[in-house]
Amino acid sequence: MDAGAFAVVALGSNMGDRAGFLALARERLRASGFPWTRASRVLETAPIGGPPGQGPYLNQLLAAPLAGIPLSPGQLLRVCLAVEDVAGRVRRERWGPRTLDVDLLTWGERRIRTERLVVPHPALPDRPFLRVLLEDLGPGWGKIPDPCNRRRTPGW
Ligand code: A4P
Ligand code: MG
Repeated sequence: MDAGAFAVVALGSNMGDRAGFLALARERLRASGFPWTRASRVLETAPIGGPPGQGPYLNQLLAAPLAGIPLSPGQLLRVCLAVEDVAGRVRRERWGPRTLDVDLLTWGERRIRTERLVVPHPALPDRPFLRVLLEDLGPGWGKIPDPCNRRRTPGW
């Protein structure tokens, strides 16, 4: 199956017990009813954007086949935000350090642009490590999708 048949979420943590927060996110996302059948490696990455002096991130991607998925993209976003809350995330500043960030990276080849949800995630072209991790999920996955729905530049 190719990337067009999967939803992909990105996990990131650069505060506290980073590996523990990723494990918590995996556990909660599995409990959400999505069949997360593929996982990338956990990669340590230098922070991109945000205030100086932040620690490095641990990042990981999970993928679930869209066939039989029980939720809409908007509902999955709500699950992602709820998982961040369980990790005690406090939103202070954009791109600031965080215990846990759970973003919806792609939903098959769908392009979504609402007030609350932009997919593919606009940061995709600006974070080369995301393409590395996409390749972990499947050969050729790092090539898609094209970032034609950026909201702001540079980055997001
Ligand atoms: N939102 C819209 N589209 C999406 C989507 N596809 N996935 C909205 C998730 N959320 C989406 O997010 C703010 C709002 O974005 C959400 O309420 C949702 O309605 P937030 O998580 O509260 O804010 P944020 O994370 O501080 O800002 P933003 O713009 O989401 O930042 P990013 O892109 O999440 O970047 N460097 C490394 N090395 N690794 C990282 O993981 N992450 C960030 C955060 C910065 N630098 C990083 C990393
Ligand atoms: Mg986010």
